[in-house]
Order: sequence, then C-alpha cells, then structure tokens
Amino acid sequence: MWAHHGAPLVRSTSIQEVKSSGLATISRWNPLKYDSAPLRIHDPSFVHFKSYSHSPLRFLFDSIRYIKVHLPTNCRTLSPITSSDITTSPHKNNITMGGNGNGSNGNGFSVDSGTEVQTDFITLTRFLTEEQARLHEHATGDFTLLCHALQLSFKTIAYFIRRASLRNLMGLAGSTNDSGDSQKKLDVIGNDIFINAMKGCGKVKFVVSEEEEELITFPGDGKYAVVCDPIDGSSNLDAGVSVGTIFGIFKLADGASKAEDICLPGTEMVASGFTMYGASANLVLTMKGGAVNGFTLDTALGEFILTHPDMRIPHSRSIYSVNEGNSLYWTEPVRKYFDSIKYPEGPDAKPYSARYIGSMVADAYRTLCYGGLFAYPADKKSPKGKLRILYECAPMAMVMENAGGMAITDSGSRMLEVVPEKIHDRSGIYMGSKGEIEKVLKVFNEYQK
Ligand code: AFP
Repeated sequence: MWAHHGAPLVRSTSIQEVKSSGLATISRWNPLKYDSAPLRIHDPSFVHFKSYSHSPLRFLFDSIRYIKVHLPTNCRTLSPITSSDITTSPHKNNITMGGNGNGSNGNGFSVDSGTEVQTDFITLTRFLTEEQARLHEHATGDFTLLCHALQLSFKTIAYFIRRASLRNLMGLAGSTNDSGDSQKKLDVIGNDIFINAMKGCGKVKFVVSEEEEELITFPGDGKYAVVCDPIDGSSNLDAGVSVGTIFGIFKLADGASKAEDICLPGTEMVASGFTMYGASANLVLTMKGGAVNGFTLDTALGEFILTHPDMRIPHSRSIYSVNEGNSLYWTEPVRKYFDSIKYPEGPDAKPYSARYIGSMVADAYRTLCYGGLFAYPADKKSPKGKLRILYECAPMAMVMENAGGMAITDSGSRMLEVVPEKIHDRSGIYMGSKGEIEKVLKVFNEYQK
C-alpha cells in the first residue's frame, strides 16, 4: 500500500553509472524521492545488475516494473498514510489504501489505484471448521483433526523443500523403495514427516505410503486410513521442478485390520487432494461429492489461504500431457488417439500443444487450471501402467471429477471405480477436461467394436 501525493516516482537516471559499474542497488542508482524522503530499497534480489551492463534500457524497464510491484509495501513507513488515503469496503471487510485515484502516479506510470488489504480471509483451519459445522451436524471433529495433521505435514514438507539446497537435502538417500526406485533424501524425510503427522493426530489407523512396502498400522481406535505419495515427482527435485504430496482419505469399516481392507475403490474416499510445492505451495482439496478448493500457503502467516474457491476444469482445451518417449511401446488405440490430436484432419484443424513436466502434481495442477488432458498409459513395457491406483490415480481422479472433469483407465472404465488387489497396484490413466477424455473414449470404443 502507498499513499502518493504527486511527487515524481522516478527522477533523473544515470544509465552510464549503472553501465559502468555493472552492479548497483536502486538507492545507489537513483535515490528516489518520495514525499521528500529518500527511499532506500534493500532487496538482495535487486542488487545484482551485472546482467544489465549491456542493456541499460532493460534495466530501466525492469526497475520500473520492480518499483511498481514492490514499492507499495516498501514505501509504507516512509510516508504517513492519512485518513483520506483509506476507504473501507463495507461488504468485504477490506481496507483500500488509495493512490491518487486515477490509476496513475501523475508521472506517466500506471500504478494500481489502490491495494486491497484483506482483513476477512478464509484459512484452511477456518474452512475446515465451517465445513464441519455446515455438513456434519453430529461430526465428532476427528476428520477435521486429521486434516489439521495433513496441513502440518504439507507445511513441514514445503519448508524442507524450500531449504533443500541450503541444508544439503538434495540427492539420493542410498536406499530404494518397494518399486526399486532410488529414494531421495527428501523422499525419506517427506515420508517420515507425513507418517509422524498421521500418527500424532490419533485419528488414523492405517497409512499406505509409496515409500513403505507394508501397510503402516497405528495403535488406538483411529477410524481413518490415509493413502499418500509423500513427495511425488521426486526424481525432479534436484532440478528445482515442482513436486507434491498426493493423498486420499478413507473411513474404515468396523474391524478393518489388514492391507486388503483398504484395497477399496476411489469412490469410497471421503476426501482427497494434493499439494504442489512450486513457486508457492498450493493445496487442492476436495471432499466426497463436494467442490474442489485451492489454497495457497502464505509463508509469513503460516496459513493456507483459500485462493481458488470452487475450481472448475475447462470443458476442453487443446493441450496434451504425456511422456512421448514411451510411444514406441504404446498400443495401437493409444497411438491412434495421440496421432489424432497431433495430426488433425480438416483445413482449419490445429494440432494440440504438448506440455509434460514429469511430475504429476504439476501436470495435474496445470490441467486443472487450463484444461486439457494428462495421460500415463499402460504400454508394452509396463502393461499395468506406472502410476499407483490407491495414492496417485484415485485421489487425482476424484479431484478431476469433482471439478467437472473425467478420469478413466486404459480400458475406458471410470478410474474411481477401480479396485486394487494390492495396496501398491498400478493402472494406466487418462484424466482432465471432460471434452478431451470423451475424445479418448471415442477412439478406444472404435477398437472395442
Ligand atoms: P518420481 O516420483 O519417481 O519422480 O515419479 C513421478 C511420477 O510418479 C509422476 O509424478 C509422473 O507423472 C511420472 O512418474 C513420470 O514418469 P516418467 O518419468 O516415466 O515420465
């Protein structure tokens, strides 16, 4: 927020000074005057200007952009805000700190006419409490407590991922998991964090984790089973690519005591979702038959804030996401389908765009936001597919369906209805926009005639 009173935002600039030094801070480059107080911005990210030494104009533009983006908060203490700068929004409980009201700083730069300060926002904690009160009159609060434990594990994993390079957490742990995959240090840490959080809440009886061969059973009378891939996409970790935690929650039948008891179809999940640890930590959460809601971790507050209420996947979008490197092993219907979107027929037909990150949470999150299709088909090399039914396919399928999309297997059946025989069973999967999955089904159906 800032209060602008018409003083010039950027004054004379010595490009030569920047060019010759190759290193500057904004305050050195141009001690900006703001209401006659010198403005000093000390943001380390803005200190290294070597890369600008041959491009003074780019430096100037980026500087202006930086100032527009960052000045409001940096500026706050430099200029007393007067009451005329503040307007309240009666319906939103928000406060707007106004500029000069016309979207310009009076110096030709377009700036926001005001920055809304939200004072009434929905944290995950508040969301869960309100949902519990709204949907389950006689709820015991056990599910809510379990979700709080999940939230703690996401925050903790996000914390360690952010610091992985600094704390030597990159690289291999020297062990392998049940699938024979080499475990990363963060795989092991994420798994421990997740399991301890579930144990600590006292409401969980079983945990199935990608990193653990056997079912984990906790003492006590927990009513829930949680299935998870603590850090999905971990082979991308060292390259700083987004990874995530995928989870599903089942309510157990009385007497459930062994692994077979949670070999259940995804339709039995009471909730599922995933957290993507990327530029920010984004949690996508859905409950059985409910909406899909997106939360973003505010690291300063330490809270997940509801930023994407009622996420809906677009009906169709010409984006496909698949590991094309496996196409040599694809079966005929799979090849036929992908050829149909890459080499469409007709004078105005355009081929689809390809996007593949290789980290399902990131590919799924993009698909959820933009639409399109994500697929990991079974093939001649992996006839059962690669992704795990219980803790990868089913949770994602529930998210996609509840957002208005679809998720199917290689045989075209509904992913959520697949019953795994063992806890680590795999399947091929196609998920995303309804209109796109229907096109897959159309091709598959032609082969089944
Ligand atoms: P890792 O967790 O071993 O990186 O596997 C990631 C994953 O399970 C899923 O997130 C990706 O979509 C898929 O595997 C990528 O597999 P490919 O590397 O075979 O494309």
